[in-house]
Amino acid sequence: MIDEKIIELLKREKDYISGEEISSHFKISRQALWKHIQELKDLGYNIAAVPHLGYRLESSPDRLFDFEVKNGLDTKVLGRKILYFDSLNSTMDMAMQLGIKGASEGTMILAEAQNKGRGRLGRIWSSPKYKGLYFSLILRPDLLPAQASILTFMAAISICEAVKEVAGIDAQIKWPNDILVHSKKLGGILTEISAETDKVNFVNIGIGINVNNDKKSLISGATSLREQKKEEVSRLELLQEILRRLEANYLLLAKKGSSIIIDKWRQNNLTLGRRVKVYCQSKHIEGEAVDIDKDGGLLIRKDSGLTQKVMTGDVVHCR
Ligand code: BT5
Repeated sequence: MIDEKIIELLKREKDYISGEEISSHFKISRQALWKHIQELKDLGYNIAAVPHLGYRLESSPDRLFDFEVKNGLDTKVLGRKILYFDSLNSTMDMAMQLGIKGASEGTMILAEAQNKGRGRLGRIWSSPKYKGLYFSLILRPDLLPAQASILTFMAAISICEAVKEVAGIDAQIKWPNDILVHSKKLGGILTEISAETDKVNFVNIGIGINVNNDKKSLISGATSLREQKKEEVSRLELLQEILRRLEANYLLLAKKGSSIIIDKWRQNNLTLGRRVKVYCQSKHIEGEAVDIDKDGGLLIRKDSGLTQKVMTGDVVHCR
């Protein structure tokens, strides 16, 4: 706790601040302060110590420590409680355990790497250390189970908005959960739900985004913000902006209903108006993707003229 406060103080101060001033501020001895400074250095903070001048923060490590994420974050619910891990099997597994135990809305589980990161249907999500964002948020929305997929759409638009704001890149959404840039996959969303017949207990939104991956840490068909922008992007800033946008869109959904989210989604999507094949289990449906309905189902006009709705599947854009 004191470590975080020392970092906050050094960040605020910008210039040297004497050891005496810091120790009296926190009511600790000079020796105790020295120990805290060593701990911070071990975490990767580069802190200069100069006799007669004191300490100055030269640089911070590229890490998503919970206190760094909270610093300057003005959200009221999302990310107010953060569980941070250097490595985890999957943030979704932990979110499920915590959700069952009654974790509060907005709790975020965040990992620097995942050993068993997953996509839909047990597919893998490649999660190399310190390269991307891998996190899950626990939500307790007032929705019926059948309406919960709107939250995937809400997450997708929030990611696109944040990527544009922080990296200046136009990302687009492929129904239902892919974030693409120039037809390559930048990120994905996994929504898992715990519900009874007519009541949602909680919904976990898992988000994975490739941020600073170089070519060799990307699987084929994937891209990263760094690859697109030709420079590194701050994972911390991007994460904070995603949380802000998510909270704003979540409030909008609660206040105005799904139609406003669907409208925003339409503006950012790549799927509508295209000829598509949607693979679902062992079948596929082919036709023109004409629209999505208020629950997020994709409406496909088949060559027979009949329109069919699909709620899940993998879309291949034919043209
Ligand atoms: C997804 O599934 O796109 C959802 C991904 C969600 C990942 C997050 S990370 C935090 C949280 N914790 C987890 O364990 N998961 C969530 P799906 O539509 O099924 O896509 C999976 C497919 O995307 C794989 O079969 C690969 O082809 C591809 N893929 C895997 N890793 C990728 C990556 N890092 N970038 C781009 N594509 C990837």
